[in-house]
Amino acid sequence: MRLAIISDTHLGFARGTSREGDAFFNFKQALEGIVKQEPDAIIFPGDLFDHKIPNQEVWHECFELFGLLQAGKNPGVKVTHFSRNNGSKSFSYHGIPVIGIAGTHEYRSKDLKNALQVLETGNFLVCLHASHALLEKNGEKVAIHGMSGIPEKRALEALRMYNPQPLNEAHNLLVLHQSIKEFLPSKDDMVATIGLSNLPNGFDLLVNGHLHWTSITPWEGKKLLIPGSTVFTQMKRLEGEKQKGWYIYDTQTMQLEMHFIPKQRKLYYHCLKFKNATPKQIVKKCREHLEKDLQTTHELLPLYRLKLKGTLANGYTQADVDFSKIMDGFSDKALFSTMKKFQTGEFSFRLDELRALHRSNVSLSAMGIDLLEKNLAQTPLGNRLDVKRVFELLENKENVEKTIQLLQNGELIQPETKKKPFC
Ligand SMILES: [Mn+2]
Repeated sequence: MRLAIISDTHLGFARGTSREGDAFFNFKQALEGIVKQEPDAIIFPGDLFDHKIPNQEVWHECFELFGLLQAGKNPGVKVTHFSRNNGSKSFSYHGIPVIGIAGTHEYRSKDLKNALQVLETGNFLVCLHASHALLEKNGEKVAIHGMSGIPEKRALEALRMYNPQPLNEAHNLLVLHQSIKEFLPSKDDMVATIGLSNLPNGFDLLVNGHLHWTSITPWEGKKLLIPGSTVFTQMKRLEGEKQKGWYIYDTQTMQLEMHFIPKQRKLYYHCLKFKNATPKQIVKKCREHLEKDLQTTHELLPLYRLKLKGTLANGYTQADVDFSKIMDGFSDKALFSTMKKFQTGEFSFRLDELRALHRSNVSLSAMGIDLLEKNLAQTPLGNRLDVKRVFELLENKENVEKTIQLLQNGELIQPETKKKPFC
């Protein structure tokens, strides 16, 4: 059989913004391509919708898209859903059958119905949850096993409890919608509990939704396919490296073939690191990238992600890096998403100083005097304030008022600079 695999379409994403049509437009193009391929079924590993309770307009879009599939060529595949309690139900579909799981965006507790279960009740698809669908055609059997997405913390335990078993004499796929440790930088259990070694054996193809950048990973002689999303939602670096699309999987040859969505936005992603840079230098560097990337016109406005990191020259703060200056003249050439995360030069300098002082075992008050002196040296006050005297005075609480008075009278400023204004 030939199975189309498409994931994370996020219908309803970015509604009310300039990108509100993206999810629908991309999914529509993908489905038009899939219909042309005349597959035997569509496998959907979750996040059909962006919200767990889609609004009426999004449902409307969803039914419009399912209409494309219902008008597609019926492959004559017999589809039976074997649910967890061993009951079975045959799926009578129109056009091309869809076998899916709910994603994390559709997740609702077991007492409530998720959006894919609603679609199953309406006979639009089969929604698997710790269950499998058997596809039969001309003597060939393909079993699609699936576990709908659940909160990561409980995912490994749930997968172990589910303990899916491949069926004999069938080609077996396992479909999940979870984070997988090896694909993520964080090792936090709230982010991922499942690693590659936890994936069950015996399946001919493993398919996982949730991660939005596509990849094929060889695993135990088989493959783990992550189809990726059809729409950019978070604009991550990895997503920018490959175009969005969907796959055709041939159960006989076990070949996977990627098809790209014909008209899609391009993502430019730059993470630029600076060292003691002035805002002017930063603006210049960023504009060089913009000029290079955006000199040609794009059919669809591209997405542009600028992430700025590093340290700023002394005397500057993040607020001095003005994105409007960077984008001046380009604001109609791309949809920008920007982020700046600078450590100011002064701040990192202070931290380094603190570490050095800590190592040298000086007393707390000596450390304070030293830090204050160094910080004051960078202000217009320079080294004119008698820091030691201020500290000595403040050691006794009763002297606070007196110290303030002395400061106001300028008596704690070194005599030779007393007359100069210091701000
Ligand atoms: Mn998703």
